[in-house]
Order: sequence, then structure tokens, then C-alpha cells
Amino acid sequence: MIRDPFDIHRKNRFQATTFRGAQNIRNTAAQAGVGALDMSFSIPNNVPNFGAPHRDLEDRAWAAVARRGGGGIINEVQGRVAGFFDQEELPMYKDKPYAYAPSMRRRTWWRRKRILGTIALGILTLLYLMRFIGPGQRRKSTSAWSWIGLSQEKGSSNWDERRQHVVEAFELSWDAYERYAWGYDEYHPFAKTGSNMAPKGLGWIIIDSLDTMMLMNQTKRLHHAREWLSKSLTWEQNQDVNTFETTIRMLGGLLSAHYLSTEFPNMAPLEDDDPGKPGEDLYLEKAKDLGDRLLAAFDSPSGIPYASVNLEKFQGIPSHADMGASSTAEATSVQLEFKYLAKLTGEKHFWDKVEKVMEIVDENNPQDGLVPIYLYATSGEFRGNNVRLGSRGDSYYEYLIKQYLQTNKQEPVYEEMWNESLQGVRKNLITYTEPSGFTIIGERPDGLDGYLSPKMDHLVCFMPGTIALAATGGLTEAEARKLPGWSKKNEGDMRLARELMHTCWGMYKYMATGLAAEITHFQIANPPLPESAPHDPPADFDPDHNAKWRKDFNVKSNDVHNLQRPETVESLFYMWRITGDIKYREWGWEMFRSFMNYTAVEDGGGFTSLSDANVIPPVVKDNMESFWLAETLKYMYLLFSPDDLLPLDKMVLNTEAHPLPRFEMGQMFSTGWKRKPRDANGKVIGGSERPKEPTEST
Ligand code: DMJ
Repeated sequence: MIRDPFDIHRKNRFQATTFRGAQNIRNTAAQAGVGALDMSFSIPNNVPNFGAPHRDLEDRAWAAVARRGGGGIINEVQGRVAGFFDQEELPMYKDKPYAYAPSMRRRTWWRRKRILGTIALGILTLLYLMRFIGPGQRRKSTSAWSWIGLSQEKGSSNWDERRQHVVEAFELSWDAYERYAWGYDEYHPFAKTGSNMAPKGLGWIIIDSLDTMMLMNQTKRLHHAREWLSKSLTWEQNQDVNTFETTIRMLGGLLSAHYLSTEFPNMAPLEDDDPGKPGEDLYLEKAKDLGDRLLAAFDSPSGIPYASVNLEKFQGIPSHADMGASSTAEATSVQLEFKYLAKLTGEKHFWDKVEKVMEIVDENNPQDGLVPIYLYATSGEFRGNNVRLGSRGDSYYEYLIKQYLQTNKQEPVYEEMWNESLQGVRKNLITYTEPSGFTIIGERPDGLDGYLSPKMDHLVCFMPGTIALAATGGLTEAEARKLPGWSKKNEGDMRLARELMHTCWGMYKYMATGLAAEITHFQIANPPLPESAPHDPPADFDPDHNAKWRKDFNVKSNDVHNLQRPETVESLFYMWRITGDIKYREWGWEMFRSFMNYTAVEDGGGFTSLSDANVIPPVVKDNMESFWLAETLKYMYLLFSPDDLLPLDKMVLNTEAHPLPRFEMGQMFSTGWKRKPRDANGKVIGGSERPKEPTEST
């Protein structure tokens, strides 16, 4: 039976029984035996910022501990995967000619140290020799893809089968996590261990995966996850967490699980979440409890959220770096989640707090709609002039258009801001590469009057899909073209989306493993070509290593890691749905094959990030990001699914790929602010009275 998540009667009942404010919930938790923890953790050092690719120190650390491929990376996964976890023994992929012996596995530091001297020479010799062994010689040459039934012929694609192979990859990843690191926040597939980000864990991987399991109809696995949620998950922990990451992954994951399980109860159906059953509102109760705690981050002098929040103390904590400033993208990419929570619970303060952030940002009057990447929670002012659509900037733009869509296009202010920003991107950040003319979105580290840095984080590759989504509102291009409002601007936006998609795909084609680097640099003219310049890049990427197109691309040694990121396949999914061009599906399939080829871990370890994706065999990083399950595999699955699964004109996916419904604002909600009028120079008339933050050089 389909239940209306906005059913007023049910909502009131839910509020009355469950939502009596944070303190009551804490009491309830205490009565239920979910006591507060006294353990204190040194944070936020152990709270990772997964969004920041500019972690040079960490990159060097990875390089220092990295092992050359093989030890855990199988060059090609073989043997059928589906169902093997039902067996007593995990498959060992024994038929793989591993480049690395088990002795290359990660060891305890003291043991490594002790043996390092004696084996260093041997390893170096081995690595040296490996350079002369072609990948083909390290692979089993036949039936390398038998387990996914791959046809090498392009014409014989069976998308249902391909989709099923994505499910198998999910099952392999999940079952490895379940076996080796159940309940932990982080999973290290190579070491086959887990680690926590809070004393009792935050459910980082479990919660981020809930809706993927629903979509893939993983009833048994979902049941286990729910059991963990109901028995082990508590937010009552003396732990600082990153406000944004916890919102998009945990709050977003719980809310989308609530949405899918109520709106589409046939997806991985469970009995205990049926109406009237004890687990009926489990996801929502956990979401509400978490939302109350996270909201403390907004108790700053300006209303801009602090970078972190202590869950138990309901206390916001400024960033320990960046002069205490928050990341702009982080402060402005929590709105979808809190607005939906407000709609579900009827608690308007969730809405008001996150909406206020948008007003403050706009009052700063970002030049050409492009925001510097830091924002002070104290004064509400930007810090520095660094503008980019990569880390710390990215999802500000994404959430402008998605906020417009979430409330069924009833809040034109966000569409206006999106259009202004996209125009600003065209004017200030778009240029073309040399000699082949690929379209890129560069960065302006010294502000819009400074130089254009021709680099793109992989994170920027959310843009092609988001531009297409904004141009059509989630309809297909063919449908949107028939609407009266369709204009030359929409045509231009779709062209830009296609060009950027092509460049993002080039970032994959450039790499030895076929998996994109964290950051790609480009060759451009001096001065950079303007957006209006003619450009005509090759349609195909010639595989010849000396092909001309490769001259336009460059990946630096610090940037060769691949963190299983989703942005490109995310855009491929939108581009496929919106344009219907089969090539986007084919590219997605090729990407999936590369992940299977180069990131699978032996002994049923699942899949891992890479420290170096530009050598074969690759260097492993020994970490599975939660967004591998939440986003990358989900977008693969959606890309190969029929188009009516999660229709794009009915929902929005948050920046962690958690689907949330579009909804009417109704009587209770409205846009609580207006843009200040600008003068002829674009300056806000009657600007903010907030005190000035001391300036510093950045
Ligand atoms: C995800 O957590 C989100 O997509 C976020 O907006 C950016 N970084 C990661 C994935 O790369």
C-alpha cells in the first residue's frame, strides 16, 4: 500500500508521540537504555572532509604507504560473483596471476619496519621488473569478464544484464563490509578491518547505503541494516562531526530511506516498517533526533552554520583551520535535507535556519553569482576571493537549482540565482583547451579579476548533469523543447552540458586504468579563450598513447588518486535520462568495467579506492568510501535501469545521491526572504550591517 509521507493526521500523531524536542528525545533514549557516552574524542581531526581533494599532505602520506597494485587488486575479476556469499568459503580468485604476493599486504607498523630493510631491495627489484611485464601477461587472458557476462561487442548490450552486474558489485562490496567491518564507519577492504568515527559508530556506511539497497531490492541486507539501526545506532555521543557530511550522508540517507520505504513500499519490502508496526517510523525518528543535534551548528552570530557540531552537547564548533571559516559549499548544501525534515515533522525552524543561510550568502552579493569558497560563521562574510566549482564550492550551485525544483518551482529566487551563477561560469570560468578545444570550467584562485587556473577537480563533473537538469527541469530534452518557455538559452545550456560531459569522460580516457584522477590540469591559451571562441574537439578519444587529444590533458603526480567518486557517472545518468543518447550509457558501462578491472580486492574484500590510478596495476589506497555504495553504484544502477525508476521530474537527489520528493510548500512554508535590489553596478542597495571580519591574506 502506498502511504502519503505528508499525511497530516499521521504527522501529527508522529509529532505528538515522538517529537517533543531534543531534550525529551534524549530522555527517551536514556530510558531506552541508550545512555550517553563519557568517552571523549579528539576531534575534528578524525572527522574526514571527504570533499577536499587538495589534501597534499595526505596524498603524500598515501604515496608513502602505497603498495604497487596487485596486493589486493585483481587485474580482472573472474568467476561468477552472484550468490557466492551463500557459500561457506569466500572465493579466493585463486586463478588470478596476482602481481603481488600476500606478503605485500599491509602489516603492523613495527613489523613493517623490522622487515622493511631486508625486503626493500627485493620489492624495488620486483617493482622495477613489473614495469616490463605488460598487463596482459599478468591477467588471465580468457574469460576475464565471464562473471559479468560481458560481450565485447557494442551492439549486443543488454542493459538488464548490465544492471544486474552492478547489483552483483554492490553485493560483493556490502557483503565484504558486513563480514569484515560490520557496524564500523570506515572499511578497509585490503586489511579487512573497520574503524569508527565516533565511540559507538555513526552508521556511516550502513545509513548511506539504505536507499541503494531499497532500489536494488536487497531485502535481506536491508533487514540487517535496520536491525543495526534500531539496536545499535545512537546519536547521543560526545563526538564532533562535520555538519555538512553528516547532513548529506546520515540525515539525507535516513530521510530518503523514509521516503522510499513509505512511498514505494514494494522496494525491498520489510514488515516491521509497515503502518502500525514498531519500526514504522524508525528512519524518521533517527532523522529527527539527528536533525535536532545538527541544528545546533546554526547557532552562530550570523546564522551561517559552524563547520562541525558536537552531537551530545548540541554545540556548534568553528573550523579549526581556515581562520574558523566554514566552507561555502558545506554551509549551503544542507537545505534540501532540512527543508524536507521540516515538511515531514511540521517543525518550521528546520526550514527557517537553513533558508537564512541562502539569504546571508546572497546579501554578500557574490560577483557574477560566483561565491568565494569560505564563509565566516561569525560575520556571515566571505573569506578571500578564491572561486571554484570544485571542492568547497561545488554543491552551492547544485543546491540552488535543486531547491528550486524541490518545492515544485514555487521559489523563483533560487532559479534566478542559478541562472546568474551559470552566466558567471560562462563569463569567468569557461575556456577551451589546446590544441584540441575541449570545454573546461577553470578556477579563479585570486578572484574574478585574477588569473584563470586551468584545472578541474573530478568534483566539478557534477556540472554537466546539473546543467541539463536545470535546462529541462527533469523532463527529457524532447519533452522540454515542446514547452513554451524553451529558448535559445536552454539550447545553449544543453550544448554546454554535452561539451562538459565529453571533457569529464576524457578525464577517464586519459588514465591508464580508465578511472579519472582526483584533479586534471589542462593546456590552455594565454590569455584564455573566451566562451564565445570557436572550438571543435574530436568526438572520439583515440586510444593511441600519442594521440593529439592527450596533449590537452595533464595529471600531476599528487593528483593521480581515484576515490571511487560519483560525479561523472552522476552526470552520465542525467545526460542519458535527458538526452536519450545511448553513448552516455556506454561510457558508464566502460567506467564500470574499469572499476571491476582495477579496484576489486582479493579474498572477497570488495572494492577499494586507489592511490594511483595512472599505472597498471594500480596502487591501492585501502579504503572504501561510503559514497561508492551510496552514489557511484547507485548512479550506475540507475543509468542502466528503465527511465521510470525515480522519475527526475518527481524528485531531487541530494548531493549524496539520496532521493527526496518534490513537494508543495502548502500553508506552512514559504520563501522567507527576498533578494535585495541591486544598483546599476550590481551592488546591493542597503547592504548588510554585519560587523566586518578582520582581513587576512589568503
Ligand atoms: C559526496 O559526498 C558528495 O557528492 C559531495 O557533494 C561531494 N563529495 C562526495 C563525492 O565525491
